[in-house]
Amino acid sequence: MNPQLTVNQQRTICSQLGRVKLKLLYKASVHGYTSAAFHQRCDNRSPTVSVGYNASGFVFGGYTKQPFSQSGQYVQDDQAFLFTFSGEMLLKYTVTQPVYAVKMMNNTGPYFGEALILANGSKATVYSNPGTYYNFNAAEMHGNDLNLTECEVYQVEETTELERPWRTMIWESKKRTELMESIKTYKPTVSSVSQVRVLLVGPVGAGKSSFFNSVNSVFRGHVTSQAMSGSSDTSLTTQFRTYSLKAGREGKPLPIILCDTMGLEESKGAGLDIDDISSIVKGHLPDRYQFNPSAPLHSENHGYLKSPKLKDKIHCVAYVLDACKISIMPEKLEEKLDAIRRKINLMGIPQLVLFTKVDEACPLVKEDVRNIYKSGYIKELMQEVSARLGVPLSCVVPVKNYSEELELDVNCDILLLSAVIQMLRFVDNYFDDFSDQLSSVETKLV
Ligand SMILES: Nc1nc2c(ncn2[C@@H]2O[C@H](COP(=O)(O)OP(=O)(O)O)[C@@H](O)[C@H]2O)c(=O)[nH]1
Ligand SMILES: [Mg+2]
Repeated sequence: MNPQLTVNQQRTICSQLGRVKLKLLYKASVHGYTSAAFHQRCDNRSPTVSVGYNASGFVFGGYTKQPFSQSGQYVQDDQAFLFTFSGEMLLKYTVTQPVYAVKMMNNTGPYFGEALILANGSKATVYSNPGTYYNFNAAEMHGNDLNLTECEVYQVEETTELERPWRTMIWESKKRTELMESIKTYKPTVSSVSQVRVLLVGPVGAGKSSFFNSVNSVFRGHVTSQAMSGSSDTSLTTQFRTYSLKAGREGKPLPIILCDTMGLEESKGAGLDIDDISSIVKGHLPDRYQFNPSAPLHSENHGYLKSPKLKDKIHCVAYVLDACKISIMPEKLEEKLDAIRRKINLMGIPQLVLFTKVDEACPLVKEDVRNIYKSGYIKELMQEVSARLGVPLSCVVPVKNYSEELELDVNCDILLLSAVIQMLRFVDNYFDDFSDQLSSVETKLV
Protein backbone atom coordinates (compact mmCIF):
# COMPACT_ATOMS: atom_id res chain seq x y z
CA MET A 1 0.00 0.00 0.00
CA ASN A 2 1.67 3.20 -1.19
CA PRO A 3 0.92 6.51 0.49
CA GLN A 4 -0.24 9.11 -2.00
CA LEU A 5 1.17 11.91 0.13
CA THR A 6 4.66 12.60 -1.10
CA VAL A 7 7.57 12.33 1.30
CA ASN A 8 7.76 16.13 1.24
CA GLN A 9 4.08 16.57 2.02
CA GLN A 10 4.35 14.08 4.89
CA ARG A 11 7.33 15.96 6.20
CA THR A 12 5.52 19.29 5.97
CA ILE A 13 2.57 17.94 7.94
CA CYS A 14 4.84 16.28 10.50
CA SER A 15 6.75 19.50 11.04
CA GLN A 16 3.50 20.93 12.49
CA LEU A 17 3.15 18.06 14.92
CA GLY A 18 6.56 17.53 16.50
CA ARG A 19 8.95 14.59 16.24
CA VAL A 20 6.55 12.31 14.44
CA LYS A 21 6.02 10.21 11.36
CA LEU A 22 2.91 9.15 9.47
CA LYS A 23 1.70 5.58 9.07
CA LEU A 24 -0.95 4.83 6.47
CA LEU A 25 -4.00 3.12 8.05
CA TYR A 26 -6.73 3.44 5.48
CA LYS A 27 -6.72 3.98 1.75
CA ALA A 28 -10.09 4.17 0.02
CA SER A 29 -8.88 2.83 -3.34
CA VAL A 30 -7.66 -0.29 -1.52
CA HIS A 31 -10.17 -0.73 1.33
CA GLY A 32 -13.22 0.87 -0.27
CA TYR A 33 -15.02 4.19 0.20
CA THR A 34 -17.32 2.65 2.80
CA SER A 35 -17.73 3.97 6.31
CA ALA A 36 -17.40 0.38 7.52
CA ALA A 37 -13.93 -0.01 6.00
CA PHE A 38 -12.88 3.37 7.39
CA HIS A 39 -14.09 2.56 10.90
CA GLN A 40 -12.65 -0.91 10.88
CA ARG A 41 -9.19 0.43 10.12
CA CYS A 42 -9.25 3.73 11.98
CA ASP A 43 -11.44 3.44 15.09
CA ASN A 44 -9.57 3.97 18.34
CA ARG A 45 -6.57 5.24 16.42
CA SER A 46 -5.12 8.63 17.26
CA PRO A 47 -3.83 11.14 16.46
CA THR A 48 -4.67 10.98 12.77
CA VAL A 49 -4.35 12.94 9.58
CA SER A 50 -7.16 12.38 7.06
CA VAL A 51 -6.46 13.38 3.48
CA GLY A 52 -8.65 13.79 0.41
CA TYR A 53 -7.41 14.13 -3.17
CA ASN A 54 -9.41 15.34 -6.15
CA ALA A 55 -8.91 15.34 -9.91
CA SER A 56 -8.23 19.08 -9.83
CA GLY A 57 -5.02 18.30 -7.96
CA PHE A 58 -6.01 19.46 -4.47
CA VAL A 59 -4.65 17.68 -1.41
CA PHE A 60 -6.62 18.60 1.71
CA GLY A 61 -8.03 17.19 4.92
CA GLY A 62 -7.93 17.38 8.68
CA TYR A 63 -5.95 16.53 11.78
CA THR A 64 -7.34 15.38 15.10
CA LYS A 65 -5.68 14.03 18.21
CA GLN A 66 -8.93 12.28 19.20
CA PRO A 67 -9.49 8.62 18.37
CA PHE A 68 -12.21 7.88 15.82
CA SER A 69 -15.34 6.04 16.99
CA GLN A 70 -18.98 5.57 16.02
CA SER A 71 -20.57 7.20 19.07
CA GLY A 72 -22.60 9.72 17.07
CA GLN A 73 -21.21 12.48 19.35
CA TYR A 74 -19.10 15.56 18.83
CA VAL A 75 -15.69 15.25 20.43
CA GLN A 76 -13.68 18.18 21.72
CA ASP A 77 -10.22 18.79 20.29
CA ASP A 78 -8.56 22.17 20.69
CA GLN A 79 -5.68 21.11 18.43
CA ALA A 80 -7.76 19.96 15.48
CA PHE A 81 -7.24 21.72 12.17
CA LEU A 82 -8.17 21.44 8.54
CA PHE A 83 -5.58 21.99 5.87
CA THR A 84 -4.78 22.16 2.21
CA PHE A 85 -1.59 22.34 0.23
CA SER A 86 -0.82 25.40 -1.81
CA GLY A 87 2.12 24.17 -3.82
CA GLU A 88 4.57 22.90 -1.24
CA MET A 89 3.05 25.08 1.46
CA LEU A 90 0.60 23.89 4.07
CA LEU A 91 -2.36 26.19 4.77
CA LYS A 92 -3.96 25.51 8.15
CA TYR A 93 -7.50 26.33 9.26
CA THR A 94 -7.70 25.86 13.01
CA VAL A 95 -10.91 24.84 14.75
CA THR A 96 -13.00 27.82 15.90
CA GLN A 97 -15.21 25.92 18.37
CA PRO A 98 -13.12 23.05 19.75
CA VAL A 99 -16.13 21.34 21.41
CA TYR A 100 -17.40 20.51 17.93
CA ALA A 101 -14.04 19.60 16.40
CA VAL A 102 -14.87 16.08 15.23
CA LYS A 103 -18.14 14.20 14.87
CA MET A 104 -17.99 10.45 15.36
CA MET A 105 -20.53 9.24 12.83
CA ASN A 106 -20.92 5.58 11.92
CA ASN A 107 -22.12 6.20 8.37
CA THR A 108 -19.34 8.44 7.02
CA GLY A 109 -15.61 8.71 6.72
CA PRO A 110 -13.67 11.40 8.69
CA TYR A 111 -16.09 14.14 9.83
CA PHE A 112 -14.78 17.53 11.01
CA GLY A 113 -17.19 19.89 12.80
CA GLU A 114 -20.02 20.53 10.35
CA ALA A 115 -17.43 21.79 7.92
CA LEU A 116 -15.79 18.90 6.12
CA ILE A 117 -16.62 15.23 5.59
CA LEU A 118 -14.38 12.96 3.55
CA ALA A 119 -15.93 9.86 1.93
CA ASN A 120 -19.38 11.15 2.82
CA GLY A 121 -22.12 8.51 3.00
CA SER A 122 -19.89 5.73 1.68
CA LYS A 123 -19.28 7.61 -1.56
CA ALA A 124 -16.15 9.08 -3.09
CA THR A 125 -17.37 12.58 -2.36
CA VAL A 126 -16.73 15.46 0.00
CA TYR A 127 -19.22 17.41 2.04
CA SER A 128 -17.96 20.96 2.41
CA ASN A 129 -19.51 23.73 4.48
CA PRO A 130 -17.04 26.53 5.30
CA GLY A 131 -17.64 28.43 8.50
CA THR A 132 -19.25 25.86 10.76
CA TYR A 133 -16.63 25.34 13.46
CA TYR A 134 -13.79 25.79 10.99
CA ASN A 135 -13.22 28.81 8.74
CA PHE A 136 -11.82 28.13 5.34
CA ASN A 137 -12.16 29.16 1.76
CA ALA A 138 -13.64 26.34 -0.32
CA ALA A 139 -11.98 27.42 -3.57
CA GLU A 140 -8.63 27.57 -1.81
CA MET A 141 -9.07 24.24 -0.02
CA HIS A 142 -10.39 21.96 -2.77
CA GLY A 143 -11.21 24.17 -5.75
CA ASN A 144 -14.90 23.31 -5.23
CA ASP A 145 -14.24 19.92 -6.78
CA LEU A 146 -16.09 17.62 -4.42
CA ASN A 147 -15.32 14.29 -6.07
CA LEU A 148 -12.52 12.32 -4.49
CA THR A 149 -9.94 10.42 -6.47
CA GLU A 150 -8.48 9.06 -3.23
CA CYS A 151 -8.98 9.28 0.49
CA GLU A 152 -6.41 8.25 3.08
CA VAL A 153 -6.11 8.25 6.84
CA TYR A 154 -2.70 8.24 8.49
CA GLN A 155 -1.84 7.61 12.09
CA VAL A 156 0.60 10.06 13.64
CA GLU A 157 3.28 8.15 15.51
CA GLU A 158 5.95 9.46 17.82
CA THR A 159 9.47 8.80 16.72
CA THR A 160 10.70 7.53 20.01
CA GLU A 161 14.04 8.43 21.46
CA LEU A 162 15.67 5.54 23.30
CA GLU A 163 17.33 6.22 26.63
CA ARG A 164 20.56 4.64 25.50
CA PRO A 165 21.94 4.01 22.04
CA TRP A 166 21.73 0.31 21.16
CA ARG A 167 25.02 0.29 19.30
CA THR A 168 27.99 2.26 20.49
CA MET A 169 29.61 4.77 18.22
CA ILE A 170 32.23 7.36 18.96
CA TRP A 171 31.42 10.65 17.35
CA GLU A 172 34.73 12.47 17.39
CA SER A 173 36.87 13.69 14.53
CA LYS A 174 39.72 11.57 15.90
CA LYS A 175 37.50 8.55 15.21
CA ARG A 176 37.06 9.63 11.61
CA THR A 177 40.82 9.83 11.18
CA GLU A 178 41.25 6.36 12.71
CA LEU A 179 38.57 4.82 10.49
CA MET A 180 40.09 6.40 7.39
CA GLU A 181 43.51 5.15 8.41
CA SER A 182 42.31 1.57 8.91
CA ILE A 183 40.63 1.61 5.50
CA LYS A 184 43.75 3.03 3.81
CA THR A 185 46.02 0.45 5.37
CA TYR A 186 43.68 -2.52 5.04
CA LYS A 187 45.22 -5.56 3.37
CA PRO A 188 43.16 -8.55 2.24
CA THR A 189 44.35 -11.76 3.90
CA VAL A 190 44.73 -13.39 0.50
CA SER A 191 47.86 -12.18 -1.27
CA SER A 192 46.52 -12.55 -4.82
CA VAL A 193 43.91 -9.89 -4.12
CA SER A 194 44.99 -6.28 -3.64
CA GLN A 195 41.58 -4.64 -3.85
CA VAL A 196 38.43 -6.24 -2.51
CA ARG A 197 35.23 -5.93 -4.49
CA VAL A 198 31.90 -5.11 -2.92
CA LEU A 199 28.77 -5.30 -5.07
CA LEU A 200 25.95 -2.85 -4.42
CA VAL A 201 22.55 -4.32 -5.28
CA GLY A 202 19.22 -2.62 -4.82
CA PRO A 203 16.23 -0.92 -6.39
CA VAL A 204 16.54 2.21 -8.48
CA GLY A 205 16.92 5.30 -6.36
CA ALA A 206 17.96 3.46 -3.20
CA GLY A 207 21.26 5.34 -3.05
CA LYS A 208 23.86 2.99 -4.57
CA SER A 209 25.60 5.64 -6.64
CA SER A 210 25.27 8.12 -3.80
CA PHE A 211 27.00 5.73 -1.42
CA PHE A 212 30.03 5.48 -3.66
CA ASN A 213 30.03 9.25 -4.14
CA SER A 214 29.69 9.83 -0.42
CA VAL A 215 32.55 7.54 0.60
CA ASN A 216 34.69 8.99 -2.15
CA SER A 217 33.82 12.47 -0.88
CA VAL A 218 34.99 11.60 2.62
CA PHE A 219 38.43 10.69 1.28
CA ARG A 220 38.50 13.66 -1.08
CA GLY A 221 37.71 16.04 1.74
CA HIS A 222 34.74 17.60 -0.03
CA VAL A 223 31.48 16.44 -1.61
CA THR A 224 31.97 14.97 -5.08
CA SER A 225 29.72 13.10 -7.46
CA GLN A 226 31.59 10.89 -9.86
CA ALA A 227 28.90 8.26 -10.20
CA MET A 228 25.73 9.64 -11.72
CA SER A 229 23.04 9.81 -9.11
CA GLY A 230 19.56 11.20 -9.22
CA SER A 231 15.97 10.23 -9.11
CA SER A 232 14.46 8.52 -12.07
CA ASP A 233 11.86 5.77 -12.23
CA THR A 234 13.96 3.40 -14.21
CA SER A 235 17.60 2.76 -13.79
CA LEU A 236 19.98 5.62 -14.54
CA THR A 237 22.92 3.26 -14.45
CA THR A 238 22.73 0.73 -17.27
CA GLN A 239 26.38 -0.20 -17.19
CA PHE A 240 28.21 -2.36 -14.73
CA ARG A 241 30.65 0.06 -13.18
CA THR A 242 33.49 -0.65 -10.85
CA TYR A 243 34.60 2.36 -8.88
CA SER A 244 37.92 2.41 -7.22
CA LEU A 245 38.03 4.67 -4.21
CA LYS A 246 40.99 6.98 -3.88
CA ALA A 247 42.70 8.31 -0.81
CA GLY A 248 42.43 11.95 -1.79
CA ARG A 249 42.53 13.69 -5.17
CA GLU A 250 45.91 12.38 -6.20
CA GLY A 251 46.10 9.69 -3.59
CA LYS A 252 46.66 6.00 -4.01
CA PRO A 253 43.70 3.77 -4.78
CA LEU A 254 42.14 2.36 -1.63
CA PRO A 255 42.03 -1.41 -1.18
CA ILE A 256 38.29 -1.46 -1.92
CA ILE A 257 36.33 -1.28 -5.15
CA LEU A 258 32.61 -0.58 -5.09
CA CYS A 259 30.69 -2.17 -7.93
CA ASP A 260 27.61 -0.26 -8.99
CA THR A 261 24.91 -1.97 -10.98
CA MET A 262 21.78 -1.17 -12.80
CA GLY A 263 18.91 -1.02 -10.31
CA LEU A 264 16.72 -3.95 -9.49
CA GLU A 265 13.24 -3.45 -10.77
CA GLU A 266 10.24 -5.32 -9.50
CA SER A 267 8.88 -6.35 -12.86
CA LYS A 268 10.25 -9.36 -14.67
CA GLY A 269 12.56 -8.62 -17.59
CA ALA A 270 13.33 -5.14 -16.29
CA GLY A 271 16.46 -4.05 -14.49
CA LEU A 272 19.07 -6.42 -13.28
CA ASP A 273 18.12 -10.09 -13.08
CA ILE A 274 19.43 -12.98 -11.06
CA ASP A 275 21.62 -14.39 -13.82
CA ASP A 276 23.27 -11.00 -14.36
CA ILE A 277 24.05 -10.82 -10.66
CA SER A 278 25.42 -14.32 -10.70
CA SER A 279 27.76 -13.44 -13.60
CA ILE A 280 28.91 -10.31 -11.80
CA VAL A 281 29.56 -12.16 -8.56
CA LYS A 282 31.58 -14.84 -10.31
CA GLY A 283 33.69 -12.10 -11.87
CA HIS A 284 32.69 -12.52 -15.52
CA LEU A 285 31.80 -8.90 -16.25
CA PRO A 286 34.34 -6.18 -16.99
CA ASP A 287 33.97 -2.56 -15.95
CA ARG A 288 31.55 -0.63 -18.19
CA TYR A 289 29.76 -3.78 -19.26
CA GLN A 290 26.54 -2.58 -20.91
CA PHE A 291 23.45 -4.30 -19.59
CA ASN A 292 20.60 -5.10 -21.85
CA PRO A 293 17.57 -6.02 -19.77
CA SER A 294 15.76 -7.63 -22.69
CA ALA A 295 18.66 -9.87 -23.76
CA PRO A 296 20.33 -12.21 -21.31
CA LEU A 297 24.06 -12.30 -20.88
CA HIS A 298 26.09 -14.47 -23.12
CA SER A 299 29.61 -15.78 -22.67
CA GLU A 300 30.38 -14.70 -26.24
CA ASN A 301 29.45 -11.08 -25.44
CA HIS A 302 32.09 -8.45 -25.75
CA GLY A 303 34.35 -8.25 -22.74
CA TYR A 304 33.01 -11.34 -20.96
CA LEU A 305 35.76 -12.81 -18.79
CA LYS A 306 35.70 -16.55 -19.29
CA SER A 307 37.96 -17.61 -16.48
CA PRO A 308 37.95 -14.97 -13.80
CA LYS A 309 40.42 -15.08 -10.92
CA LEU A 310 39.67 -14.60 -7.23
CA LYS A 311 40.58 -10.91 -7.57
CA ASP A 312 37.86 -10.43 -10.23
CA LYS A 313 35.12 -11.97 -8.14
CA ILE A 314 32.79 -10.20 -5.74
CA HIS A 315 33.87 -10.65 -2.12
CA CYS A 316 30.86 -9.14 -0.38
CA VAL A 317 27.35 -8.16 -1.48
CA ALA A 318 25.63 -5.13 0.01
CA TYR A 319 21.89 -4.78 -0.50
CA VAL A 320 21.16 -1.08 -0.66
CA LEU A 321 17.68 -0.31 0.65
CA ASP A 322 15.87 2.95 1.30
CA ALA A 323 14.72 3.23 4.92
CA CYS A 324 11.65 5.25 3.87
CA LYS A 325 10.44 2.54 1.55
CA ILE A 326 11.02 -0.60 3.54
CA SER A 327 7.50 -0.88 4.91
CA ILE A 328 6.01 -0.41 1.45
CA MET A 329 8.44 -2.68 -0.39
CA PRO A 330 6.51 -4.35 -3.24
CA GLU A 331 6.11 -8.09 -2.88
CA LYS A 332 7.70 -8.74 -6.27
CA LEU A 333 10.82 -6.89 -5.23
CA GLU A 334 10.98 -8.80 -1.96
CA GLU A 335 10.75 -12.06 -3.91
CA LYS A 336 13.50 -10.96 -6.27
CA LEU A 337 15.75 -10.00 -3.38
CA ASP A 338 15.00 -13.27 -1.67
CA ALA A 339 15.96 -15.28 -4.75
CA ILE A 340 19.19 -13.29 -5.09
CA ARG A 341 20.05 -13.74 -1.44
CA ARG A 342 19.59 -17.51 -1.66
CA LYS A 343 21.84 -17.68 -4.67
CA ILE A 344 24.54 -15.54 -3.04
CA ASN A 345 24.25 -17.66 0.12
CA LEU A 346 24.95 -20.78 -1.89
CA MET A 347 28.06 -19.12 -3.29
CA GLY A 348 29.22 -18.45 0.27
CA ILE A 349 29.56 -14.70 -0.23
CA PRO A 350 28.94 -12.58 2.86
CA GLN A 351 26.03 -10.17 2.62
CA LEU A 352 24.93 -7.08 4.42
CA VAL A 353 22.25 -4.45 4.13
CA LEU A 354 23.20 -0.84 3.59
CA PHE A 355 20.24 1.02 4.97
CA THR A 356 20.11 4.45 3.31
CA LYS A 357 18.12 7.67 3.74
CA VAL A 358 17.84 7.27 7.50
CA ASP A 359 17.68 11.06 7.65
CA GLU A 360 14.54 11.14 5.53
CA ALA A 361 12.98 8.32 7.52
CA CYS A 362 13.38 9.81 10.98
CA PRO A 363 13.21 13.45 12.09
CA LEU A 364 15.47 12.68 15.06
CA VAL A 365 18.21 11.52 12.71
CA LYS A 366 17.61 14.39 10.32
CA GLU A 367 18.18 16.73 13.24
CA ASP A 368 21.39 14.98 14.21
CA VAL A 369 22.95 11.87 12.67
CA ARG A 370 24.32 10.97 16.09
CA ASN A 371 20.76 9.98 17.03
CA ILE A 372 20.94 7.03 14.66
CA TYR A 373 21.12 4.39 17.40
CA LYS A 374 18.88 6.38 19.72
CA SER A 375 15.94 6.41 17.35
CA GLY A 376 13.46 3.70 18.30
CA TYR A 377 11.86 4.11 14.89
CA ILE A 378 15.09 3.43 12.99
CA LYS A 379 15.65 0.39 15.17
CA GLU A 380 12.17 -0.89 14.26
CA LEU A 381 12.84 -0.31 10.58
CA MET A 382 16.17 -2.12 10.79
CA GLN A 383 14.45 -5.03 12.53
CA GLU A 384 11.87 -5.05 9.78
CA VAL A 385 14.45 -5.13 7.00
CA SER A 386 16.33 -7.85 8.83
CA ALA A 387 13.18 -9.99 9.08
CA ARG A 388 12.06 -9.33 5.52
CA LEU A 389 15.38 -10.14 3.93
CA GLY A 390 16.31 -12.89 6.31
CA VAL A 391 19.63 -11.30 7.31
CA PRO A 392 20.63 -10.93 10.96
CA LEU A 393 20.20 -7.47 12.48
CA SER A 394 23.96 -7.35 12.99
CA CYS A 395 24.31 -7.31 9.19
CA VAL A 396 22.22 -4.17 8.76
CA VAL A 397 24.25 -0.95 8.63
CA PRO A 398 22.59 2.44 8.41
CA VAL A 399 24.07 5.32 6.43
CA LYS A 400 23.15 8.81 5.46
CA ASN A 401 24.59 9.60 2.07
CA TYR A 402 25.49 13.07 0.95
CA SER A 403 22.66 14.25 -1.26
CA GLU A 404 22.01 17.99 -1.08
CA GLU A 405 24.81 19.24 1.07
CA LEU A 406 28.02 20.77 -0.21
CA GLU A 407 30.07 20.40 2.93
CA LEU A 408 31.14 17.24 4.70
CA ASP A 409 29.94 16.53 8.19
CA VAL A 410 32.15 14.61 10.57
CA ASN A 411 29.29 12.50 11.96
CA CYS A 412 27.98 11.51 8.53
CA ASP A 413 31.56 10.62 7.62
CA ILE A 414 31.89 8.38 10.67
CA LEU A 415 28.68 6.54 9.82
CA LEU A 416 29.77 6.07 6.19
CA LEU A 417 33.27 4.94 7.13
CA SER A 418 31.89 2.50 9.71
CA ALA A 419 29.81 0.93 6.94
CA VAL A 420 32.95 0.49 4.84
CA ILE A 421 34.78 -1.06 7.79
CA GLN A 422 31.88 -3.46 8.24
CA MET A 423 32.21 -4.46 4.59
CA LEU A 424 35.92 -5.11 5.03
CA ARG A 425 35.24 -7.31 8.07
CA PHE A 426 32.76 -9.32 6.04
CA VAL A 427 35.29 -9.70 3.24
CA ASP A 428 37.81 -10.99 5.79
CA ASN A 429 35.30 -13.68 6.75
CA TYR A 430 34.96 -14.69 3.15
CA PHE A 431 38.72 -14.95 2.64
CA ASP A 432 39.03 -16.89 5.92
CA ASP A 433 36.50 -19.43 4.70
CA PHE A 434 38.22 -19.45 1.39
CA SER A 435 41.67 -20.21 2.80
CA ASP A 436 40.14 -22.91 5.03
CA GLN A 437 38.73 -24.53 1.91
CA LEU A 438 42.05 -24.18 0.13
CA SER A 439 43.96 -25.77 2.98
CA SER A 440 41.52 -28.66 3.18
CA VAL A 441 41.99 -29.25 -0.55
CA GLU A 442 45.77 -29.15 -0.06
CA THR A 443 45.49 -31.62 2.82
CA LYS A 444 43.53 -33.97 0.60
CA LEU A 445 46.11 -33.67 -2.14
CA VAL A 446 48.85 -34.61 0.31
N1 LIG B 1 18.24 12.34 2.10
C1 LIG B 1 18.94 11.37 1.50
N2 LIG B 1 18.88 11.27 0.16
C2 LIG B 1 19.60 10.29 -0.43
C3 LIG B 1 20.39 9.37 0.33
N3 LIG B 1 20.97 8.50 -0.53
C4 LIG B 1 20.56 8.86 -1.78
N4 LIG B 1 19.74 9.93 -1.72
C5 LIG B 1 19.06 10.58 -2.86
O1 LIG B 1 18.28 9.60 -3.51
C6 LIG B 1 18.30 9.77 -4.92
C7 LIG B 1 18.70 8.47 -5.61
O2 LIG B 1 20.04 8.12 -5.29
P1 LIG B 1 21.01 7.31 -6.28
O3 LIG B 1 22.32 7.21 -5.60
O4 LIG B 1 21.00 7.89 -7.66
O5 LIG B 1 20.30 5.90 -6.31
P2 LIG B 1 20.70 4.59 -7.15
O6 LIG B 1 19.67 4.48 -8.23
O7 LIG B 1 20.59 3.46 -6.18
O8 LIG B 1 22.09 4.76 -7.65
C8 LIG B 1 19.25 10.91 -5.19
O9 LIG B 1 18.49 12.07 -5.41
C9 LIG B 1 20.05 11.04 -3.92
O10 LIG B 1 20.46 12.37 -3.69
C10 LIG B 1 20.42 9.52 1.77
O11 LIG B 1 21.05 8.75 2.51
N5 LIG B 1 19.67 10.53 2.28
MG1 LIG C 1 22.82 4.64 -9.68
